[in-house]
Amino acid sequence: MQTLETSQEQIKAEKLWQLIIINGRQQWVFNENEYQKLYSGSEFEPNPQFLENIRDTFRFDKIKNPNSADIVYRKSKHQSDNDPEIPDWLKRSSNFSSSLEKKANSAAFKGIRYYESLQSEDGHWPGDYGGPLFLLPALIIVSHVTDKPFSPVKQELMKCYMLNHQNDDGGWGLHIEGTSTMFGTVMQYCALRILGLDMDEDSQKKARDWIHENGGTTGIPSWGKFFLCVLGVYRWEGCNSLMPEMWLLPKWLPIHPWRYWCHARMVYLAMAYCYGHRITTSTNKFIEELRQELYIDDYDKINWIKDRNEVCGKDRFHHTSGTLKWLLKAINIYERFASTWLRNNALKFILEYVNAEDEQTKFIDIGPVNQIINSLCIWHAYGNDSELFKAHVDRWDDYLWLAEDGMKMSGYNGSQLWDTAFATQALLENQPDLIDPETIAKAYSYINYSQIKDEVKDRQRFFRHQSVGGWPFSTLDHGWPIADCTAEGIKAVLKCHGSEFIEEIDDKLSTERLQQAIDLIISFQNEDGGWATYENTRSGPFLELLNPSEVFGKIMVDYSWVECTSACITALKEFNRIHSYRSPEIQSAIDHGMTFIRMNQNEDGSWIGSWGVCFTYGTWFGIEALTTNDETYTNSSSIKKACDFLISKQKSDGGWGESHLSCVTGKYANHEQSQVVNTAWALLSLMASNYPNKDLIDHGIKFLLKRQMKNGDWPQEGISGVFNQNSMITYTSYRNVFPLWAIGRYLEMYSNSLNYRGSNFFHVDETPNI
Ligand code: LAN
Repeated sequence: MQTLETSQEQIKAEKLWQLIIINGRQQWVFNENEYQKLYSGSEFEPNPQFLENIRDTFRFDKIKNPNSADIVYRKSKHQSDNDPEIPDWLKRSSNFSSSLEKKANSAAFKGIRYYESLQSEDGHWPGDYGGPLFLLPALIIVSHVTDKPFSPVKQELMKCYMLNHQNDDGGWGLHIEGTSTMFGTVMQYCALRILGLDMDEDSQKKARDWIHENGGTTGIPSWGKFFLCVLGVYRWEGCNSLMPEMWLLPKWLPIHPWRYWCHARMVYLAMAYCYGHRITTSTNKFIEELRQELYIDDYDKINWIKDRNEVCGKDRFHHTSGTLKWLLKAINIYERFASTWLRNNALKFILEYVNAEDEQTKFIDIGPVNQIINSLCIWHAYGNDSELFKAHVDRWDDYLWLAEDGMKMSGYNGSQLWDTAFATQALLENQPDLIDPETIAKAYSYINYSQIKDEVKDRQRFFRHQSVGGWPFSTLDHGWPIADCTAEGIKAVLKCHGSEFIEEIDDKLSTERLQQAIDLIISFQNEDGGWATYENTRSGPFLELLNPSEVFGKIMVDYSWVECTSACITALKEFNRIHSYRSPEIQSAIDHGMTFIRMNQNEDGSWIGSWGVCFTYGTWFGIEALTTNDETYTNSSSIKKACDFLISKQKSDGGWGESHLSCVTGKYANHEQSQVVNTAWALLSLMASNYPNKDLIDHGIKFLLKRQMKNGDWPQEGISGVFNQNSMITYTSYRNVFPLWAIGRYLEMYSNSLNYRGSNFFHVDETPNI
């Protein structure tokens, strides 16, 4: 039971951390001054009692819900758990006739006040972007190998995180909601041992049992094999060749890596450098011990070559194709005879490419995996004391996030721009008198600041698409533009320009910069009419035959996606409504995009989502795209089918609840409980379609109101983001932004008896027979 002392400790421990924010950059910093007042010592030489307190404070019950609620950050900004005072002017407001509308308006007021309190000074909304469990151990392994350990206080918090997410069976999943896998388990096992846990600790014993019962560490998937080689507890000959020479192949070849999806490209680039140099730590007693603990057989007797392709059944998601198996055999033979001259040239080019990526992203790199591996390459190439390596280490904190379950590694350096663009649009669909003008001014300023103004150096040499005019997912420093982030950026800006709040804003985005964004979006469109993530689709699905990752699907190609396509269509449409720039081309891009949307609708009316959970998310995007064409439930068979699909999934409490397993299996999987985020997506879709049966919408809205907490927040429920079909990722902001958006749309539509596009709304009894 939690004692009073513990909860006071909790407050103290949480106060010791401060989130420092500069232009979107987020770093949790230990407050030494505060610490000195309470204990003696420092982050690097902490008082043992303090470490004990950390363990008590960051105890987290994953059985209840493995998704933490971002309490550390949220409590630092919003202390009260109680109802805010509803002001008299709001109570007197006569805009709303029904009692549900009145309640919804108070909920919007509370929800907006609460969410506004979480905004940071620079205008964005910081939040937890954790979820995957393979990232933190990889960083800990690299920090160990490069001899750059984290401070003891951070190490303690990282231990808490990993221990909090251990499954009952002793293992760890690929992500916080996942069942145990060899990848998750071996990675955490090694990381916890590096951080000082003894092999006889309970957690370690249980984990070892899991590993041994499931065939031993030889079955860890290839990305795990890679990190274990670096740590010196697996042999490089147990890995398939990563063939650095691949980077010297002629560019026209259909399998040249420039055609890979940029995340796969940048990860395999850095991996090839480490493989080419066979980077590994020197053996010592600790490494010898680990080698004995991890395997069923004696380490020195393992047949490494045989185990190259061994993968534990619990990890396998993507089946290695016959083509890849054949190709790997060939390149493994090549490896024995590789020319030193060619190898050196390839490694030289790879290092230049790694340097270029570091420079272009200010050492943040495109994602967490290549940030970690690039750090290792740079350490190997230039040494521990080099400025380049220090610049890498300096960015490690940008990827670390502190929540009530401990210190975790984020899936990106944050989701700053994405969350701000959505929040701005959601707020502006609410009644203006509920919003503090400062909130919009600050959000606008963050969006304005984060648009990319300069082209990256050596763009073509390093296979980069144009950047100018685009918006990244996180920060300007990161700087990789993304099609749908650019689209959401444009929509947020246009919505601000069309609102009364623009009066308060001095520094406005010029028409020229909006045009640059539009140019970029047009350049991103694929031949199939759709839009991918960061680049045009550069190859066909056949390249997936070469996907070596075993645990991730659709990793090789940047395909067109319904989400990205819908976001681009709706942004182009909105721009075209207001501006005349490139109007005919924009219209034809929209028409072509619509074809993609229609072609990808499933028989049952849904669209599958690839970046959110899952059919509810995809269907929201599919519907939003079609409604820009003035299609509604009554005049469009696609929309009717899509709404009917959604309605068939509404639960008896009025809400919608979809499990992340939909993403893994490709089939709709029910969550046992309705989820506020799914409910909001479904409601937004139905309202955008002018769905005629208002009772069902009322029922959904009632569910959202019921789930709202006293202070205006909503509870953190199941995980709502996904990537590469099999790994889940947290979007903390979604539990606030989407319910607020849905409630705002509801009040706007029904209190004014207007339909979503502003014309008269049908009442149920007037609906034509459908
Ligand atoms: C993201 C985050 C943002 C996301 C959206 C913009 C929301 C989406 O609409 C398009 C895809 C994109 C850009 C996306 C792709 C995959 C990412 C980059 C991530 C989910 C964040 C982390 C993930 C990355 C691949 C994680 C590292 C793992 C590897 C397998 C390399």
